[in-house]
Amino acid sequence: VFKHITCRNNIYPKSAVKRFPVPDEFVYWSKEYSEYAPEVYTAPHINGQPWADVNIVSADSQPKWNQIDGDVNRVSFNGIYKIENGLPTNPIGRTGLRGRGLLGRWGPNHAADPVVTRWKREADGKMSVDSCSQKRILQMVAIQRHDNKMWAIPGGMVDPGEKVSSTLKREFMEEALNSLDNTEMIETFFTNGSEIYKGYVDDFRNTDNAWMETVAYNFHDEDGTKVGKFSLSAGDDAANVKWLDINSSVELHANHIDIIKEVIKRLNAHW
Ligand code: RP5
Ligand code: MG
Ligand code: MG
Repeated sequence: VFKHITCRNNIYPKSAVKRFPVPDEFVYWSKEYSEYAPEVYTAPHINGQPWADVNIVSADSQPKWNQIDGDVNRVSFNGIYKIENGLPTNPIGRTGLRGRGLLGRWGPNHAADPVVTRWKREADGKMSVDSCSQKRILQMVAIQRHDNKMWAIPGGMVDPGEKVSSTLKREFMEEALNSLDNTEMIETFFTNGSEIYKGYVDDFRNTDNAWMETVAYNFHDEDGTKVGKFSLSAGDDAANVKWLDINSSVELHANHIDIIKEVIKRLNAHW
């Protein structure tokens, strides 16, 4: 069964806070770990942000855990999460840190990930085929993140009250396209997606009390005449953007590669 890796045994991003060591066998809460004494850390700049929860969750002002709470979705894709000492508990297990770290919400922090793909082509327009597998090579729009310099799906947080379908398109436009042309074609392109994943993300910002979850959709440009023909341009959230050839040696942020593997399977592409 799945165990998170990137949110364990390292220094918490943008801080000097060391996570309490969590060896593989102590990830699940069901396993007794009596020495476990992680620090509590919430990045100071989170406090008072309109997109963040209040810092102290008091007994009389409890958010509606495991429910839709006004405009905020506090439901986890991983089932009912436990509340301990008034705070949500990571559904996978220990991360070596309490508090919210860099995340705005206690409990699930919902994101959306648009996986925009096309087939790799030669200069003459013919599709490239891998000489070994004899399968077509899939390319995805990848951005390089500012925070950890890793290549990633151009995803982002679902705003309060926002529909996931809007987030998928908005984040793609903000991070990878930066263009206001062809709006109608882009609009249509983003109505034709297929859901490939929803659930927990092994993100390096996760803590024992706050974690990332996502809904990932594939938007595939089969003949390369739609979004596939655009030149990309990195937005504010991205250091770089490119059409990335996908194969088994590609490394991506968090567990994004697991999401991409599913797209590879569905489109029967080279891996
Ligand atoms: C990831 O963080 C999610 O899968 C999504 O790609 C992203 C959302 O956070 P930001 O890009 O807004 O930091 O783990
Ligand atoms: Mg963004
Ligand atoms: Mg983003």
